[in-house]
Amino acid sequence: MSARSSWFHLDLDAFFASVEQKLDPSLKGKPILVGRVDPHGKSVPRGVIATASYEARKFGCRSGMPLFQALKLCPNCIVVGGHYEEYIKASDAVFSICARYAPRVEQISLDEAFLDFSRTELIYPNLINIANKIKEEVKKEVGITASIGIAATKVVAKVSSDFKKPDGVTYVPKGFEKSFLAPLPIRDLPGIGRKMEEYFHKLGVKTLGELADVPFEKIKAWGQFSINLWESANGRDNIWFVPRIEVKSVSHSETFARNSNDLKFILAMLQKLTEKVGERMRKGVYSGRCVYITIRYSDFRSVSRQRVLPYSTSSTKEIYEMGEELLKELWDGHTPLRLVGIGISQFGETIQPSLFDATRDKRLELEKRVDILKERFGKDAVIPASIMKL
Ligand code: DCP
Ligand code: CA
Repeated sequence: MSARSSWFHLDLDAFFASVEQKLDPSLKGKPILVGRVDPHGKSVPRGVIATASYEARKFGCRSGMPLFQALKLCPNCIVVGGHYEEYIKASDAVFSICARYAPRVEQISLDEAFLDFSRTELIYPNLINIANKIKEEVKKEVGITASIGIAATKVVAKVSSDFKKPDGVTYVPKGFEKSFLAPLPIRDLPGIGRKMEEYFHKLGVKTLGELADVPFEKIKAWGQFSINLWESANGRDNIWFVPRIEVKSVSHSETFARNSNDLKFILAMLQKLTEKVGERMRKGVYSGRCVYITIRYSDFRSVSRQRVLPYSTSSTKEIYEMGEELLKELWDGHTPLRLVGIGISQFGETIQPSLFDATRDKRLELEKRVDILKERFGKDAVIPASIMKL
């Protein structure tokens, strides 16, 4: 039997609006607009709407539309403020349901993930059944609906999850990727925005089928980005959806503006660098065991030290604690330093389920949530008190 490459793309329907309707059942079945929320959960009074329920979409209301415009289209729409904490809770609950079935979950935003079902044909002979099961459990346990696309490539899975929205499952059998995409407008392909669409329209390319049929020689002249899109249109996975290149370690270092032998300052710097390391680890769903630090003295002499943890981790706190221990062993405590660096290597497959304690699980969850907040609201959205001064 040949190994089957299979991806699900799961996307929650009118995500913020569905959570609001679940929290307040009197909003169910009604056209609602969800206002923007700031990282503290306060609603932002002006500006654009975060999303609209499907009932409001019938009137033309869309995510990112100015509120006044949405209200013009649908004066009876109910405007609700957002509850960010609730979205995070719902998102976590959905992706832990996914993890019951999928060997690997690549979450790409609060409401979207790729689930890797490759080489699972023996346990899951029928993937449509699994998709329906996941959807049912999401509905029952979280109270919202999801749409799922299933295909041999990530690109086609992503496009197909939009195909029968809301609450749909679309399966594109292997070998039908190109014919599935062919009639769709080029804008449906991830990566094609308004500018790219105009560019292709000028060249007479309106559908993905037309894009796929452009001779490769011609596409080459349009540059690498067009080649990627062309490969997608031809049913192949392209570079930005292909799993990452193999990463063996993640590290960050920084040269101080002024040499320092102030332990507090050096540790705060180490903490700041570890935040970056941890964030990259969790984003890549990496997990490593060997923590190492480097220090450079004012005379440019560099020394490093490493230690292997008993378990693999992606936690900022755990990496930092080991880093601090190593730093205190390595540094004499008085010679001024000009640089400090921290990294982690010896990666395992994925983050291992915790065998230790529930607090560790909770902390890892919290760190992941902070990553999502930072992604959404900027890297300064959440800063540990210890590095505020920096
Ligand atoms: N979002 C936002 N601002 C935007 C777009 C989206 O705050 N400009 C938020 C609100 C959405 C959530 O992100 O609920 C997910 O975005 P999607 O684009 O997936 O939109 P929806 O989930 O709302 O709708 P769909 O059913 O089309 O996926
Ligand atoms: Ca969505």
